Amino acid sequence: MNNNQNNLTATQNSNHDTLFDKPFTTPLDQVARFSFDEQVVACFPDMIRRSVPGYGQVLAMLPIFAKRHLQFGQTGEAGKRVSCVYDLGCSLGGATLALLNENSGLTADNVQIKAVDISPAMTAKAETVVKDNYPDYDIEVITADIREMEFEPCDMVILNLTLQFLPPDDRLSVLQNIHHALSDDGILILTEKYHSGDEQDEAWLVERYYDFKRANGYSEMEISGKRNALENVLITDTLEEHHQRLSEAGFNRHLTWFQFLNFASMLAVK
Ligand code: GEK
Repeated sequence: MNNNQNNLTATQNSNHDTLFDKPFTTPLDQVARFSFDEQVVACFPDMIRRSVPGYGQVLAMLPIFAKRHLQFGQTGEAGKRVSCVYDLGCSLGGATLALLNENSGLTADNVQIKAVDISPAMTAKAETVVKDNYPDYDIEVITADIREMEFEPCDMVILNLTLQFLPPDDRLSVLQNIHHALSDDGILILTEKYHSGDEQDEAWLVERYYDFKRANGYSEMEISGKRNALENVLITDTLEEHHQRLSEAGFNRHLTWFQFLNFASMLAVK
Protein backbone atom coordinates (compact mmCIF):
# COMPACT_ATOMS: atom_id res chain seq x y z
CA MET A 1 0.00 0.00 0.00
CA ASN A 2 1.50 3.38 -0.89
CA ASN A 3 1.39 6.47 1.30
CA ASN A 4 -1.63 7.93 -0.36
CA GLN A 5 -3.66 4.80 0.12
CA ASN A 6 -2.59 4.82 3.75
CA ASN A 7 -3.76 8.43 3.91
CA LEU A 8 -7.00 7.44 2.28
CA THR A 9 -7.71 4.67 4.73
CA ALA A 10 -6.66 6.70 7.75
CA THR A 11 -8.45 9.88 6.73
CA GLN A 12 -11.62 8.14 5.81
CA ASN A 13 -11.71 6.20 9.03
CA SER A 14 -13.01 3.23 7.07
CA ASN A 15 -15.41 0.82 8.72
CA HIS A 16 -15.22 -2.88 8.02
CA ASP A 17 -17.60 -3.79 5.20
CA THR A 18 -20.47 -5.72 6.82
CA LEU A 19 -23.16 -4.54 4.38
CA PHE A 20 -24.18 -8.05 3.35
CA ASP A 21 -23.31 -9.77 6.59
CA LYS A 22 -26.93 -10.44 7.50
CA PRO A 23 -29.39 -13.12 6.52
CA PHE A 24 -31.72 -12.32 3.66
CA THR A 25 -35.20 -13.04 4.88
CA THR A 26 -36.77 -11.12 2.00
CA PRO A 27 -37.42 -12.80 -1.34
CA LEU A 28 -34.65 -12.15 -3.83
CA ASP A 29 -36.69 -9.68 -5.84
CA GLN A 30 -37.02 -7.52 -2.75
CA VAL A 31 -33.34 -7.44 -1.90
CA ALA A 32 -32.24 -3.83 -2.03
CA ARG A 33 -30.36 -2.82 -5.14
CA PHE A 34 -26.84 -1.70 -4.49
CA SER A 35 -26.58 2.06 -4.10
CA PHE A 36 -23.77 4.42 -3.19
CA ASP A 37 -25.33 5.82 -0.04
CA GLU A 38 -23.95 6.82 3.41
CA GLN A 39 -23.78 3.17 4.50
CA VAL A 40 -21.55 2.30 1.56
CA VAL A 41 -19.43 5.42 2.06
CA ALA A 42 -18.65 4.37 5.63
CA CYS A 43 -17.05 1.08 4.59
CA PHE A 44 -16.03 1.94 1.01
CA PRO A 45 -12.20 1.80 1.29
CA ASP A 46 -12.38 -1.56 3.07
CA MET A 47 -14.94 -2.88 0.58
CA ILE A 48 -13.09 -1.89 -2.57
CA ARG A 49 -9.73 -3.16 -1.31
CA ARG A 50 -11.18 -6.57 -0.39
CA SER A 51 -13.47 -6.90 -3.45
CA VAL A 52 -11.44 -5.61 -6.38
CA PRO A 53 -8.40 -7.67 -7.36
CA GLY A 54 -5.56 -5.32 -8.27
CA TYR A 55 -7.23 -2.12 -7.02
CA GLY A 56 -4.01 -0.97 -5.30
CA GLN A 57 -1.78 -1.88 -8.25
CA VAL A 58 -3.96 0.02 -10.72
CA LEU A 59 -3.98 3.14 -8.53
CA ALA A 60 -0.22 2.90 -8.03
CA MET A 61 0.33 3.18 -11.80
CA LEU A 62 -1.67 6.41 -12.20
CA PRO A 63 1.20 8.73 -11.19
CA ILE A 64 3.55 6.80 -13.46
CA PHE A 65 1.20 7.25 -16.43
CA ALA A 66 0.81 10.92 -15.55
CA LYS A 67 4.56 11.43 -15.48
CA ARG A 68 4.97 9.86 -18.94
CA HIS A 69 1.97 11.27 -20.73
CA LEU A 70 0.91 14.62 -19.30
CA GLN A 71 1.97 17.51 -21.45
CA PHE A 72 0.59 20.49 -19.49
CA GLY A 73 -1.51 21.50 -22.46
CA GLN A 74 -3.95 23.81 -20.68
CA THR A 75 -3.59 27.36 -19.44
CA GLY A 76 -4.20 27.89 -15.73
CA GLU A 77 -4.11 30.95 -13.47
CA ALA A 78 -1.72 33.72 -14.50
CA GLY A 79 -1.07 31.99 -17.82
CA LYS A 80 0.67 28.97 -16.24
CA ARG A 81 0.81 25.71 -18.23
CA VAL A 82 -1.16 23.05 -16.39
CA SER A 83 -2.61 19.61 -17.00
CA CYS A 84 -6.30 19.06 -16.39
CA VAL A 85 -7.31 15.63 -15.10
CA TYR A 86 -10.80 14.23 -14.59
CA ASP A 87 -11.44 11.50 -12.00
CA LEU A 88 -14.89 10.28 -13.06
CA GLY A 89 -16.89 8.30 -10.51
CA CYS A 90 -14.33 9.40 -7.95
CA SER A 91 -16.12 7.89 -4.91
CA LEU A 92 -13.96 9.06 -1.98
CA GLY A 93 -11.13 10.34 -4.20
CA GLY A 94 -8.88 7.27 -4.05
CA ALA A 95 -7.64 7.69 -7.64
CA THR A 96 -7.05 11.43 -7.18
CA LEU A 97 -4.99 10.84 -4.04
CA ALA A 98 -2.99 8.08 -5.72
CA LEU A 99 -2.38 10.24 -8.80
CA LEU A 100 -0.74 12.98 -6.74
CA ASN A 101 1.95 10.66 -5.39
CA GLU A 102 5.46 12.14 -5.67
CA ASN A 103 6.23 9.91 -8.70
CA SER A 104 3.77 11.89 -10.81
CA GLY A 105 5.75 15.12 -11.14
CA LEU A 106 2.48 16.91 -10.40
CA THR A 107 2.50 19.89 -8.05
CA ALA A 108 -0.01 22.44 -6.82
CA ASP A 109 1.21 24.66 -9.67
CA ASN A 110 0.86 22.36 -12.64
CA VAL A 111 -2.33 20.32 -12.26
CA GLN A 112 -6.05 20.94 -12.00
CA ILE A 113 -8.19 18.00 -10.97
CA LYS A 114 -11.94 17.63 -11.35
CA ALA A 115 -13.26 14.73 -9.29
CA VAL A 116 -16.85 13.88 -10.19
CA ASP A 117 -19.40 11.53 -8.64
CA ILE A 118 -23.17 11.25 -8.88
CA SER A 119 -23.53 10.34 -5.19
CA PRO A 120 -23.69 13.36 -2.85
CA ALA A 121 -22.70 11.09 0.05
CA MET A 122 -19.49 10.22 -1.82
CA THR A 123 -18.61 13.76 -2.90
CA ALA A 124 -19.24 15.20 0.58
CA LYS A 125 -16.68 12.81 2.02
CA ALA A 126 -14.31 13.10 -0.98
CA GLU A 127 -14.21 16.88 -0.56
CA THR A 128 -12.96 16.51 3.03
CA VAL A 129 -10.46 13.79 2.13
CA VAL A 130 -8.82 15.67 -0.76
CA LYS A 131 -8.80 19.02 1.04
CA ASP A 132 -7.23 17.42 4.14
CA ASN A 133 -4.51 15.73 2.07
CA TYR A 134 -3.88 18.37 -0.61
CA PRO A 135 -5.07 21.74 0.74
CA ASP A 136 -2.99 23.78 -1.74
CA TYR A 137 -4.05 21.95 -4.90
CA ASP A 138 -6.67 23.02 -7.40
CA ILE A 139 -9.06 20.09 -6.89
CA GLU A 140 -12.72 20.60 -7.60
CA VAL A 141 -15.11 17.95 -6.29
CA ILE A 142 -18.28 17.97 -8.37
CA THR A 143 -21.58 16.17 -7.78
CA ALA A 144 -22.84 15.31 -11.26
CA ASP A 145 -23.93 12.55 -13.60
CA ILE A 146 -21.05 11.98 -16.02
CA ARG A 147 -23.61 11.22 -18.75
CA GLU A 148 -24.79 14.81 -18.61
CA MET A 149 -21.54 16.66 -18.13
CA GLU A 150 -19.85 19.00 -20.53
CA PHE A 151 -16.18 18.21 -20.19
CA GLU A 152 -13.64 21.00 -20.33
CA PRO A 153 -10.45 20.54 -22.39
CA CYS A 154 -8.34 17.99 -20.49
CA ASP A 155 -5.22 15.84 -20.69
CA MET A 156 -6.06 12.72 -18.67
CA VAL A 157 -9.32 11.04 -17.71
CA ILE A 158 -9.60 8.32 -15.09
CA LEU A 159 -12.65 6.05 -15.26
CA ASN A 160 -11.78 3.64 -12.50
CA LEU A 161 -14.60 1.08 -12.06
CA THR A 162 -17.28 3.58 -13.08
CA LEU A 163 -18.36 2.92 -16.69
CA GLN A 164 -19.70 -0.46 -15.55
CA PHE A 165 -22.41 1.30 -13.54
CA LEU A 166 -23.82 3.21 -16.52
CA PRO A 167 -26.60 1.65 -18.60
CA PRO A 168 -24.78 -0.01 -21.54
CA ASP A 169 -26.51 2.21 -24.09
CA ASP A 170 -25.08 5.33 -22.41
CA ARG A 171 -21.46 4.21 -22.42
CA LEU A 172 -20.41 5.11 -25.96
CA SER A 173 -21.56 8.72 -25.77
CA VAL A 174 -19.64 9.26 -22.51
CA LEU A 175 -16.48 7.91 -24.16
CA GLN A 176 -17.11 10.09 -27.22
CA ASN A 177 -17.44 13.16 -24.99
CA ILE A 178 -14.21 12.25 -23.20
CA HIS A 179 -12.41 11.73 -26.51
CA HIS A 180 -13.65 15.10 -27.72
CA ALA A 181 -12.44 16.89 -24.56
CA LEU A 182 -9.00 15.26 -24.44
CA SER A 183 -6.01 17.06 -25.93
CA ASP A 184 -4.03 15.31 -28.68
CA ASP A 185 -2.00 12.53 -27.02
CA GLY A 186 -4.21 12.82 -23.94
CA ILE A 187 -5.01 9.54 -22.16
CA LEU A 188 -7.97 7.69 -20.73
CA ILE A 189 -7.46 5.01 -18.09
CA LEU A 190 -10.48 2.71 -18.08
CA THR A 191 -10.66 0.05 -15.37
CA GLU A 192 -13.59 -2.35 -15.34
CA LYS A 193 -14.91 -5.64 -14.11
CA TYR A 194 -15.41 -7.66 -17.32
CA HIS A 195 -16.77 -11.05 -18.36
CA SER A 196 -15.28 -13.56 -20.76
CA GLY A 197 -17.17 -14.48 -23.93
CA ASP A 198 -16.13 -18.09 -23.36
CA GLU A 199 -18.53 -19.88 -21.01
CA GLN A 200 -15.91 -22.15 -19.44
CA ASP A 201 -13.39 -19.37 -18.93
CA GLU A 202 -16.10 -17.18 -17.46
CA ALA A 203 -17.16 -19.88 -14.98
CA TRP A 204 -13.52 -20.34 -13.91
CA LEU A 205 -12.93 -16.59 -13.54
CA VAL A 206 -16.08 -16.10 -11.47
CA GLU A 207 -15.29 -19.04 -9.18
CA ARG A 208 -11.72 -17.86 -8.60
CA TYR A 209 -13.07 -14.35 -7.98
CA TYR A 210 -15.29 -15.73 -5.22
CA ASP A 211 -12.25 -17.58 -3.85
CA PHE A 212 -10.43 -14.23 -3.84
CA LYS A 213 -13.29 -12.71 -1.82
CA ARG A 214 -13.39 -15.68 0.57
CA ALA A 215 -9.63 -15.30 1.09
CA ASN A 216 -10.29 -11.66 1.95
CA GLY A 217 -12.72 -12.63 4.68
CA TYR A 218 -16.11 -12.46 2.97
CA SER A 219 -18.63 -15.18 3.92
CA GLU A 220 -20.80 -17.12 1.47
CA MET A 221 -23.78 -15.02 2.57
CA GLU A 222 -21.93 -11.77 1.95
CA ILE A 223 -20.75 -12.93 -1.47
CA SER A 224 -24.20 -13.98 -2.62
CA GLY A 225 -25.87 -10.92 -1.04
CA LYS A 226 -23.56 -8.57 -2.94
CA ARG A 227 -24.02 -10.54 -6.16
CA ASN A 228 -27.81 -10.18 -5.92
CA ALA A 229 -27.64 -6.50 -5.03
CA LEU A 230 -25.40 -5.74 -8.00
CA GLU A 231 -27.52 -7.60 -10.52
CA ASN A 232 -28.68 -5.12 -13.19
CA VAL A 233 -26.69 -2.38 -11.41
CA LEU A 234 -23.18 -3.41 -12.44
CA ILE A 235 -23.36 -4.70 -16.02
CA THR A 236 -20.09 -5.99 -17.42
CA ASP A 237 -18.85 -6.05 -21.02
CA THR A 238 -16.24 -8.33 -22.56
CA LEU A 239 -12.79 -6.89 -23.20
CA GLU A 240 -13.54 -7.15 -26.92
CA GLU A 241 -16.65 -5.00 -26.46
CA HIS A 242 -14.59 -2.43 -24.53
CA HIS A 243 -11.95 -2.18 -27.22
CA GLN A 244 -14.57 -2.03 -29.96
CA ARG A 245 -16.31 0.84 -28.13
CA LEU A 246 -13.02 2.71 -27.57
CA SER A 247 -12.38 2.54 -31.31
CA GLU A 248 -15.92 3.71 -32.04
CA ALA A 249 -15.43 6.62 -29.65
CA GLY A 250 -12.47 7.75 -31.76
CA PHE A 251 -9.44 6.40 -29.88
CA ASN A 252 -6.81 5.16 -32.33
CA ARG A 253 -4.61 3.42 -29.81
CA HIS A 254 -5.80 1.37 -26.86
CA LEU A 255 -4.50 -1.62 -25.02
CA THR A 256 -5.22 -3.69 -21.95
CA TRP A 257 -2.28 -3.00 -19.64
CA PHE A 258 -3.53 -4.83 -16.52
CA GLN A 259 -5.62 -7.91 -15.91
CA PHE A 260 -6.33 -9.74 -12.67
CA LEU A 261 -9.10 -12.36 -12.76
CA ASN A 262 -12.26 -10.66 -14.03
CA PHE A 263 -10.93 -7.12 -13.65
CA ALA A 264 -8.90 -5.27 -16.27
CA SER A 265 -7.55 -1.84 -16.95
CA MET A 266 -7.15 -0.31 -20.39
CA LEU A 267 -5.22 2.71 -21.59
CA ALA A 268 -6.47 4.67 -24.56
CA VAL A 269 -4.51 7.46 -26.25
CA LYS A 270 -6.16 10.16 -28.34
C1 GEK B 1 -11.95 4.67 -7.01
N1 GEK B 1 -13.15 5.47 -8.97
O1 GEK B 1 -11.89 4.52 -5.78
N2 GEK B 1 -22.01 9.67 -12.84
C2 GEK B 1 -21.05 9.86 -11.91
N3 GEK B 1 -20.69 8.90 -11.01
C3 GEK B 1 -21.31 7.71 -11.08
C4 GEK B 1 -22.33 7.45 -12.02
C5 GEK B 1 -22.67 8.49 -12.94
N4 GEK B 1 -23.62 8.32 -13.85
N5 GEK B 1 -22.77 6.18 -11.82
C6 GEK B 1 -22.07 5.67 -10.79
N6 GEK B 1 -21.19 6.60 -10.33
C7 GEK B 1 -13.31 4.98 -7.61
C8 GEK B 1 -14.23 3.80 -7.50
S1 GEK B 1 -16.89 3.13 -7.53
C9 GEK B 1 -16.61 1.48 -7.93
C10 GEK B 1 -15.51 3.94 -8.27
C11 GEK B 1 -17.30 0.49 -7.08
C12 GEK B 1 -20.23 6.46 -9.23
C13 GEK B 1 -20.80 5.85 -7.96
O2 GEK B 1 -21.51 6.79 -7.19
C14 GEK B 1 -19.53 5.32 -7.27
O3 GEK B 1 -19.00 6.23 -6.35
C15 GEK B 1 -18.56 5.10 -8.42
O4 GEK B 1 -19.22 5.55 -9.62
C16 GEK B 1 -18.16 3.65 -8.63
O5 GEK B 1 -10.97 4.60 -7.74
O6 GEK B 1 -17.98 0.84 -6.10
O7 GEK B 1 -17.17 -0.73 -7.44
